[in-house]
Amino acid sequence: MMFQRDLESLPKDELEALQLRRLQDLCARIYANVPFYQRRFDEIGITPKDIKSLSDIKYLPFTEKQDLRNNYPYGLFAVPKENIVRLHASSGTTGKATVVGYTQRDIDNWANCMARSYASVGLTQKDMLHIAYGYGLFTGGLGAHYGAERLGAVAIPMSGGSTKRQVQLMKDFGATALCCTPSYALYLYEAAKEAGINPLELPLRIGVFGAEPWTENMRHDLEEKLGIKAYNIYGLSEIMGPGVAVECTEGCHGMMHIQEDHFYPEIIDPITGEQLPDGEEGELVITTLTKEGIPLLRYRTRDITSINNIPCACGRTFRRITRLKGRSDDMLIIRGVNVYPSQIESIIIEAEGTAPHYQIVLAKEGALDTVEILIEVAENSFEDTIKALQKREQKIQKTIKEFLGVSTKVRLVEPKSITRTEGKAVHVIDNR
Ligand code: DLL
Repeated sequence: MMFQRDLESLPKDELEALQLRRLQDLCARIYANVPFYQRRFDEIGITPKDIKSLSDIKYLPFTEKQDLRNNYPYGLFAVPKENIVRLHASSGTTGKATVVGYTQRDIDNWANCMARSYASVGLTQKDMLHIAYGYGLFTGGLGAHYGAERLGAVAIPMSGGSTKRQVQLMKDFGATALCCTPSYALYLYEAAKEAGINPLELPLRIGVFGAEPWTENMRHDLEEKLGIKAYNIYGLSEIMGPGVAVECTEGCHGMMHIQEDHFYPEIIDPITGEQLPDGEEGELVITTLTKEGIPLLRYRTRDITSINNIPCACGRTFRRITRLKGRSDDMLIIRGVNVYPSQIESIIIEAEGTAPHYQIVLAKEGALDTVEILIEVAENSFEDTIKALQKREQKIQKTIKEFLGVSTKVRLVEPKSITRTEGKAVHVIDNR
């Protein structure tokens, strides 16, 4: 079922005409209202009127997270503050937060994008959504919430925390869908088992998971443990929040339709900034076509993916991005080899007798990087002898070396010894 059929299945030429009109309007708006953009346009000698086709976008300047920080808090807003009805902010681990302001229309478009996302993974107004993304400045909770209401489903605003109580209420209320990070879904599963609740006996049928990278293996694991279909949803606070892209019931391999009437995607070479054709992997750059509060031109997401333009059986004409491996700034360079934590995760989840809880600890011994990977053993395989454990450690080490080309030290640790998080998981500790 499509939530906005006329828009989600626009023929390509009509979609592109709409995107061009909106891009031209966006350029005019930011040139007139945001001094930062006016300066950028003037510096390169372009005026909004010079944008004659969608491909002209490549001449326009990028926006980076640092630009939001430099203009903290409201410097990039394009409307007077009295037109803003909501603020969100992303904390970021370093530096100042980035602040995002929404007009009423922005909130409305966001609710529509989220309602579309739910419909795209098979949810309807008959569903009850247990929303365990954090409510607050983080966009996850409120984004998921407004979308559920817009769909006409029931929104259960749990937020994070009180994990034990959450599983009890999930059972009592009869939630049919779970919205949270994939790592928190795992935590909820463990809490359910501890409380003597069998997740397979709950009416839960669909998971809408995102906000952090996860793998195909993790999907299978969650689907099996919770007895659900698990879907991937993508978004980022600077652009809107959750609902920028989402999988559909016909899709495969984590490919997500981008809501192209609101967000114009490009893939660029992260080093040269050159646009890359569909199909090639690079950094995702997004232009907000309709946003009023803080419209962003060619925002560099740092997320690495590619755009797939093969028509999808679901009937949506929006192109899809492939599953995100991680952010370019999450990429680890270990003794000269580039590795994403999610690649290590894939191997860990496939290994026998391990739980999908792990931590990658990086350190330096002299000039050399060392990597220790702590992995929890699965509950049922904990009685193994030391020798058997060592053998399993070596086997995982060997697989990592074989597939990723880095030598690591794998240590199997007791079940539940790695700290659980309610939001995004912390998989990497870099002590270098
Ligand atoms: O994480 C918004 C969100 C909330 C998305 C709930 C999905 C569900 P930020 O905190 O600003 O916003 O973080 C955005 O998280 O640039 C990606 O690196 C990462 N990310 C988000 N979704 C996915 C996903 C929210 N499905 C950053 N797969 C993004 C991989 C994801 N990474």
